[in-house]
Amino acid sequence: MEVGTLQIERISAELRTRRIGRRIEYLNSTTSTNDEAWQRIEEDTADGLVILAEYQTAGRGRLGRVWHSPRGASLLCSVALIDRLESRSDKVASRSCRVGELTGGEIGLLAAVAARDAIVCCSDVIPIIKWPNDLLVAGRKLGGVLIESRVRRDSSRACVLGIGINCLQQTGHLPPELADSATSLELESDRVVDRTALVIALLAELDGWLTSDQRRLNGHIRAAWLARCEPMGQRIRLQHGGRVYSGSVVDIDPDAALIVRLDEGGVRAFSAAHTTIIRGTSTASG
Ligand code: BT5
Repeated sequence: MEVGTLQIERISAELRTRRIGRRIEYLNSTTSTNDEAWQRIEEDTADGLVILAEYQTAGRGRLGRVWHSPRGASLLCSVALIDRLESRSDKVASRSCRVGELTGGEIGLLAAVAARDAIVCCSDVIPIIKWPNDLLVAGRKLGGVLIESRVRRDSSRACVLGIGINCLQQTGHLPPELADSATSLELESDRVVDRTALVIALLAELDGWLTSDQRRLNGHIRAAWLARCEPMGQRIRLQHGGRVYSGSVVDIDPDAALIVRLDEGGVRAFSAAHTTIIRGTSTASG
């Protein structure tokens, strides 16, 4: 088992990225790495900024949920992305969550793919992605992705991509309510967990996606996500707009909404930002 803190000098020395991690900040403790990224978002060098922390006092998931991370045990990472399109049509500019050619949904998909591939590279664990962006091992949650977006003072769009991966947690390190639903690399992998190597692999994977020609990326992101996700067709119950729906999963749409054939009839898309999967169905989590 790895002991000690992240080796930031090693990350700087070994990282060969073009966009992600040109600037890296490492904190012993913070409220949330996403908060730290938002505090720096107006700075000229914010695009590609990476915040890493050993501990979060108010780590968050989607829809105001809590993200738990005992000190020094997790990979806690946020990446700031600034819309770098030189000219955008009004239609594109008016979209609520978009950076460059990518929507927030697509950025979430690529973040989950990048995190999954980095884990495969650094361990003997092969997580499955569960919609929208959970990383599961044998049905237990190993990590998650949180995408937030806002408009900067100069009207450019900004997005903060937050990734949490459980690395060194032993049984008992997570709150009792997560004892049956969460896991860590330490619990799942026979290999020594090297968080520093995992950070380097994650930033390299993200950089690979985010420095590609984004106009040609869209179909590739969705295909990569589908190749790594739970099989389609599973039964699901979900909560959306104060209602519970049940049905079977058909697909995801280009913006990462889950497409479900409803038991009540019809096929409907559910956005990740407003939908919660209800635990207790065969594959639910979160
Ligand atoms: C997520 O939300 O899975 C996104 C988590 C993103 C966390 C990162 S850490 C770095 C950055 N800074 C932040 O403040 N956040 C990001 P969601 O799909 O809403 O899942 C949240 C749910 O997962 C909770 O309600 C719990 O049920 C469960 N959970 C919380 N902590 C967990 C953990 N460490 N491991 C597994 N499950 C956890």
